[in-house]
Amino acid sequence: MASVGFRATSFDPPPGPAPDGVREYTLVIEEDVPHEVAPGVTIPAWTFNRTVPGPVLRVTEGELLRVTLVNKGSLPHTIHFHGIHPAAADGVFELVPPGGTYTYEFIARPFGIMPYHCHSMPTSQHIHNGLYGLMIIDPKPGRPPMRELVMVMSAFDLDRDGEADFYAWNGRAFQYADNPIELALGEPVRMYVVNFFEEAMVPHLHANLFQLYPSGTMLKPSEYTDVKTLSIAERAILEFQYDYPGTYMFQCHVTEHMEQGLMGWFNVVEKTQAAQRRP
Ligand SMILES: [Cu+2]
Repeated sequence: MASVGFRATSFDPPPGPAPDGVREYTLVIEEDVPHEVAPGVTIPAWTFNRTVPGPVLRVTEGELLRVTLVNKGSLPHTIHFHGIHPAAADGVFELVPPGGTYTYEFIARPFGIMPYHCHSMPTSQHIHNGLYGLMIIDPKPGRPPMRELVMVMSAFDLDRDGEADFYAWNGRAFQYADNPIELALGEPVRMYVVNFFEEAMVPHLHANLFQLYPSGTMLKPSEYTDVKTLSIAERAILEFQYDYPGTYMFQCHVTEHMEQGLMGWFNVVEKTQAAQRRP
């Protein structure tokens, strides 16, 4: 089964600036939405727009971002954004009651990868149940065009015993083992990675290295490496290309995380083959 998470998190190409300088999103919270965390394992998730993670919010630096939260759940919820904004848009005090709505409005800055998540108490439960996602604020001049992927790293502790049962890319364990990602040989790739779980994660590419942009807040890479430890809520842009065709693993280098879902495959093929297969 092709997962919603995969479709929701691949940009080709990115949307570019909003024509009138205003980018609007509506995020609808629902509770107990069936969500497949691993092949054959479905949980009642709390969701933004019925997906875990929530949709990627994409905006260009300096644009007005307007996000309307519609709470269709049975508990109060909020959206807390990372980044720079007024207090009223910080999503801590303005609890949105069941049936309520709230509009967060701010100028998107700085450019980079900014997580968002519910901040209702107990926040650990609201985040763990699925209320998280990320916002990409593009720099005004843009970044060089590349194939873009988003990889949200998180985990699910189904019995709440303090030990995660599944570790997931974009909400589903093993989804890129089941649905490998095809890349063209020599094609530049930009991967936005964020860690939403309360343990360090270590994204790692096989047979390759990447240019690292911590938090995506600078235009020059800080490191050329093949692992990056992401602490809690930490994120980064990884840019790379494959010089040899073949199938390559990408994984979390915490081996337990890899064994419980945080691994997948890139199939690197000749450009002509890739062009034929892409819609
Ligand atoms: Cu909540």
